Amino acid sequence: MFEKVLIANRGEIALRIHRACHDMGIRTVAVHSTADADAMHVRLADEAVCIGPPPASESYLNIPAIISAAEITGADAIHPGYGFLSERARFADIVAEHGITFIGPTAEHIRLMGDKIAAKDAAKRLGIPVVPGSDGPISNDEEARRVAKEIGFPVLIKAAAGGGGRGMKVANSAEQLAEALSTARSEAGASFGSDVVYIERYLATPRHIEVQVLGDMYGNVVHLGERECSLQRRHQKVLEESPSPVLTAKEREEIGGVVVKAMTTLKYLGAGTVEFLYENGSFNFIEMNTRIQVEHPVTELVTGIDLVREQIRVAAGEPLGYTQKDIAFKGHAIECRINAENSVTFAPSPGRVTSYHPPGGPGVRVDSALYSGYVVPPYYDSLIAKLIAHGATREECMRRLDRALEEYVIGGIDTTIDLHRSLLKDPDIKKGAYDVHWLERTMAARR
Ligand code: MV4
Repeated sequence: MFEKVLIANRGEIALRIHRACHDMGIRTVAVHSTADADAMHVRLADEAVCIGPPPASESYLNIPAIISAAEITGADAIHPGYGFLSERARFADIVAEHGITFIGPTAEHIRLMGDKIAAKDAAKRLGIPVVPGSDGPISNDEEARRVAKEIGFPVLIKAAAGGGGRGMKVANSAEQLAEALSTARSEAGASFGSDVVYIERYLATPRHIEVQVLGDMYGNVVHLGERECSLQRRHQKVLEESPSPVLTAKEREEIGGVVVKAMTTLKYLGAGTVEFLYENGSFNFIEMNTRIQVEHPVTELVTGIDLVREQIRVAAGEPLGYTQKDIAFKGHAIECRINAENSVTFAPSPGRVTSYHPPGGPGVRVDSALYSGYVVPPYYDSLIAKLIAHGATREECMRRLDRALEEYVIGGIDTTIDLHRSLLKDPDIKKGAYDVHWLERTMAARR
């Protein structure tokens, strides 16, 4: 096992990784920007190294500074968390070149899944059902017309280097195709430095359902069920739950089996998430994430498996030590992402937290690096806390979440706690009757 892990991240996930390491008897190194000198994980880590000024490009994305910090402190592994360097294949390569273990999948698998066309092609070959579309990049208008005619309108043009929803364009008819293609191409070039695009059939009312997997170095792969992540705003998840309110145990077992078979063939190592659009009872692969995800706690609460601990164990060469039949799904879990934002306008609200009282009691978990007196810096993502509730049933889980939201006090800044309180009261949410467009449609209607 590793003796010392460097945590190449900040905020709640840096603290989450520190806690997993501490529980495993592993010492930790925090790296931080000057803006994060007073961060909770910096205080708790065994050692801390300042790696640069506030902008992420000069600190949390500063590869030479992070590698130097690992060498100076003698860290034998680096955990990248989510965002920042977590899905940079080049970073995983550089870490390995320095004789340090990257806690994550192989650089090769990160690279494969980062290219959305290659990822889809691999998924298809591995037997995962994919959204119907072009088999590769679209070179010209004529090819776009041919593919669109084959799969039928409406179609969606996506960037091969994209993901997360940026640079997508819908074409409802052949007339709209050329313009959608050229707009998507130039946006892709400007945002991702690659104007390679591909086409898919546009699914109008899908749900976002993702399957969590874990693999070790010995060819063992398990799935840990799914997370329903359809409640999103501007491609940012707002609330996630497990299990999905719409899947049957049979559907879970089927899609889980398909994903495990594919990831076993791929020899996937570590934690990963296979994302699907679910519509009319069928799963359509869109992307795979090769990192720990923000919403991993809902899976931890329904399976009892510590995903960050497992990431560290398998990266160190330990076998999973259990098989699919050992994994049982218990109850229901929901996570609310609490952002330092106005609950109505979503305007960012950095600043000093003047009072802090986190909730507790049965079935409540808070993943947050906040404390009273902490100053939320303006430079980074506005996620400041994740409130996760667990219950025997979805109803019990929602009642506990409601109680916890009511108890939660974060003074001095605006937060999205009130947004979550109103979501939990909504009849559609109570029924689980929502798709990926529900939140934005509902908010637009209420303004
Ligand atoms: C789609 C789609 C409809 N049809 N693909 C947006 C984020 C990116 N990961 C995939 N996205 C979508 N891909 C096809 N073929 C609709 C979306 C989409 C969406 C997906 C998941 C969660 C929220 C979303 C919000 C708008 C659009």
